[in-house]
Amino acid sequence: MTRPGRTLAAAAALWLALTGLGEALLWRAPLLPTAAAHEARVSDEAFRLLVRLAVPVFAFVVSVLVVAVARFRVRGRPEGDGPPVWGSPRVVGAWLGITGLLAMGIMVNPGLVGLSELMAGHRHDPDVVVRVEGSMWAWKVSYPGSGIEAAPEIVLPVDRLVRFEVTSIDVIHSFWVPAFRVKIDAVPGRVTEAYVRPTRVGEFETDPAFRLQCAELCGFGHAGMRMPVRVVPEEEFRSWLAAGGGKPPATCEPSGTELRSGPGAEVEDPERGPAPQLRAAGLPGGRGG
Ligand SMILES: [Cu+2]
Repeated sequence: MTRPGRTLAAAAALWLALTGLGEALLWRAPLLPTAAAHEARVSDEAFRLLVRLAVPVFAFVVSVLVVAVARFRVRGRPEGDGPPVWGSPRVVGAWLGITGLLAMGIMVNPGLVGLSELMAGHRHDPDVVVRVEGSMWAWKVSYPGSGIEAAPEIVLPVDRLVRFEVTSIDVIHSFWVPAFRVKIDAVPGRVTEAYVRPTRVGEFETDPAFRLQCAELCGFGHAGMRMPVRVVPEEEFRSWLAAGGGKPPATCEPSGTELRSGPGAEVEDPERGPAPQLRAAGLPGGRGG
């Protein structure tokens, strides 16, 4: 093999080895916190795909760098600049072509495809609406139509579509639940919306990813601006609603009738009509998925 051939072979071998090592390390590596929503699955799949695609590109750059330093460095005391390198149009063209195609590919998927999946919730009526108001430095959470005006935690039914209506009364905050991978700004004077379909039961006490956390630096108390999130089976959610946002009574057998007679059950939002949590409670088993 000629000397340039050996150099290329060394770079290729190193590239394959580093790529294999990187992909193996990524395989099932616990990079991300608990994923407890459909939206989290979409985000995580996109993240993992991007990292997997980035590994061979990064490994290629490192391999060429290592081989170039090992093979072409000046031995002894350098006496001047090395010969000019004019490059190769074929190599440059191939590099631009491959990385350009990769970039355009990921713009389509997971870019546009993932975005469309994340926005899918906006095309459906939610089963539950939760209003979230940020202020320095606390969250106020209410369930319109249920009489719950300042819940001590966010409780959600599993496998139901939830719409968060988010706002702020002072500065810009950001609504973020790590387990859902959903983040939306809380802007004074505006209501922003985020849709989540929780897919897994869980709570903050056993998993800190189940929390509402401010994600926009908003002052001294920013880091402590959080609230527990609890995802429960639908029956437990109804009991919680019926109990006015407290822990459900042990003897309570939840039913739509009880829920309708709960505190504030007759209150309706003049703009949106009856709150969806009440509509859901009126149907045995709630709305279909
Ligand atoms: Cu903040």
